[in-house]
Amino acid sequence: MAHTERVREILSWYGSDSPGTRANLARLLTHGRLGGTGKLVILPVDQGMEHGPARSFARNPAGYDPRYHFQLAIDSGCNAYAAPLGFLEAGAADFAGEIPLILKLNNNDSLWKSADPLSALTGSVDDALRLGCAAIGFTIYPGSLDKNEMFGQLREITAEAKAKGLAVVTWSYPRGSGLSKAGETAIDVVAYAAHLAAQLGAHVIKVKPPTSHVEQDAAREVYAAEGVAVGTLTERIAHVVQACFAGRRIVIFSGGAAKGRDAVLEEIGEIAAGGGFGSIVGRNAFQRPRDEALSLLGEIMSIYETAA
Ligand code: FBP
Repeated sequence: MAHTERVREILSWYGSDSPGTRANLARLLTHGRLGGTGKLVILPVDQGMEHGPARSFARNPAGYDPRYHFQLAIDSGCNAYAAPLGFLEAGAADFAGEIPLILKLNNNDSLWKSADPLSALTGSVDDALRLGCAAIGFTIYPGSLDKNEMFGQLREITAEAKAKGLAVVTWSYPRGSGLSKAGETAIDVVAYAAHLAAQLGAHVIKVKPPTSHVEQDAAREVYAAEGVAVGTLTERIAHVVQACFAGRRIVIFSGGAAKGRDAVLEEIGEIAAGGGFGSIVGRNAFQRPRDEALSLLGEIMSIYETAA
């Protein structure tokens, strides 16, 4: 797909980046059914590593096979497929050039539970280049005691990825002893986490859809004083997008645990209405039987197409 005006406009927000990085960003923005619209739907399959194989794949056992996810991302018309090293190595050669890939360079498994999670480095920028990826993915946990270590790791990896012409996708998931459980998805915290990712140099920022809970008293006062509307999900999405450089960074939202079709589509409708750039939908896609997953992803893409 040729570059559209919208793709050119989005690329213009990343003026400090090399031609290589901008070309890879363009690969994400021009591939798949939403290619050219400025919207993205990405399939992420790191849950085997993050949550364990049975919790991830027992519902739809076809998903134990890494090739299944490449094919699902391709057949559904996703913009990209994101996964850790093992899953990408298991299919990158067979599907070379068929869909932009994002190598998740750090991951947190669930066998050791800590109030302050710190993901392990599980891949490298050179792995991403070797596998033909368009981008690297990296998770930070703002709110964790170890956040500064994660920010430092991301700083180094981002510098290397940019120097080698890759794009950077940052999963910014507030989590840790600095926050209450409700605070992990609180609107003030999610907007702050998204902004942190933008400040750390991310090209694409990924956060969870925020709730109307406000975690920090100081933020609550400002929201009240300035009349910042955060009552509906649409308003909260708009607030998060604004927090990312007034909409001049690509912000996408995660799908969450598997839920009913109507609930998924309702949420996507609000993300689109709030100006969200798209979704990264894992469990709600690969835990459904393939036909259902294809039809749901198609409906999600239709919502973003209409909003574009
Ligand atoms: P889902 O759509 O399945 O939530 O996938 C998005 C994602 O960011 C994955 O990349 C990641 O493994 C998962 O969510 C993290 O979920 P949780 O925060 O529940 O561990």
